[in-house]
Amino acid sequence: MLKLSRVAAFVAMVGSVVLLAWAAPSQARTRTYYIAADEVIWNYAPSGEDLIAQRPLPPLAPMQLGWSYHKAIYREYLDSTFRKLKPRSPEDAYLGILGPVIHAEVGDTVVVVFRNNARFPLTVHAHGLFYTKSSEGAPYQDGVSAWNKNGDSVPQGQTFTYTWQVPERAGPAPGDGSSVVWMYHSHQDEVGDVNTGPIGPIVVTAKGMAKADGSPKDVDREIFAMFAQFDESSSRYFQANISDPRINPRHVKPVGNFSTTDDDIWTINGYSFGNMPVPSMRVGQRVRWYLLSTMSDFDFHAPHWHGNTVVVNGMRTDLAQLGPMAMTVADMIPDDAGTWLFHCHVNVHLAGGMEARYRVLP
Ligand SMILES: [Cu+2]
Repeated sequence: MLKLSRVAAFVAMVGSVVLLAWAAPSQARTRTYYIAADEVIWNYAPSGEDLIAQRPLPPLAPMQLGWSYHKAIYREYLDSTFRKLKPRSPEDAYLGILGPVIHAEVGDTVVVVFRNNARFPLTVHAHGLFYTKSSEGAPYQDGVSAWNKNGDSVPQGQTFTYTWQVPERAGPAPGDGSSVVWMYHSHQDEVGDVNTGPIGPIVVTAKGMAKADGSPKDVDREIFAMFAQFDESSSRYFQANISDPRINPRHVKPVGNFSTTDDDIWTINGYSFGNMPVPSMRVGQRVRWYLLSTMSDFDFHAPHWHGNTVVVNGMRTDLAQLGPMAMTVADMIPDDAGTWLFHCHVNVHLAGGMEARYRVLP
């Protein structure tokens, strides 16, 4: 009898191990990112040229200060000391002004240890993921206690840890592919913050479909492209930019009601006129483009790929449609090698330099 029960226990144990291995092909993880908002001088056209047309940049608009501005951007560090930046690989250089890509699989937990090195309060607010009030990163009258508001306004030099869950509803729906894209951005003073620069992408991959780094198994190359009208007259550095002769060498003065359309820069990943480093891919690769946009006065965009087609929402096209704060997936299997134009099809945006290139290698 004793022997039998031992055998039964052994069988049960083996059975449960086998069951566990079968039921949990990928283990839920906690993915921790160390992200600071750092002050930089950002150059929208570092070559000083229009690289699409191979000519000098167009003359500055009357109220445009220049091509470089004080901005705050999210950057990834190796650990909580925030001493060493995590290097960005050359093939990711095109990400430009975007913060680090946060990857997660359904079932995971994302922890963002955020340090604010900017001179005014900022936050990290995530779209799509599950957060409690203490990790929302957006101050407004929501009736919660002061303790729950610490993450809603992180002062200069302070650190705050945000914790976001990644439930099923943060991942792909039945009509999606194996991953979806969200954004995270500062929401302390939302309009000012987004025009100031701290914004980045989040990819959530379906359960069981993620590689170890969280990216989808059935995709060979992920590309991120954020179409943004940066309205520098709404930036939180507006006064700092006006009064800095390095930024404002012509001593442009705000006159009358310096309206929100006076100093706009039209960008993809923070670059104008083809200055975005050219991302590359190969013929036949499964390339997933994640398209984002921001929220100025007219952030409606029509990204158009020359040379290759994509599938958006199950339909074939070579032109996507983005409204403000859009988060859209476009899948491409390039078959046409070459260096191709990738630009916004809204005329005033195209004329303003919202154009880049991508390269398909044979
Ligand atoms: Cu556009």
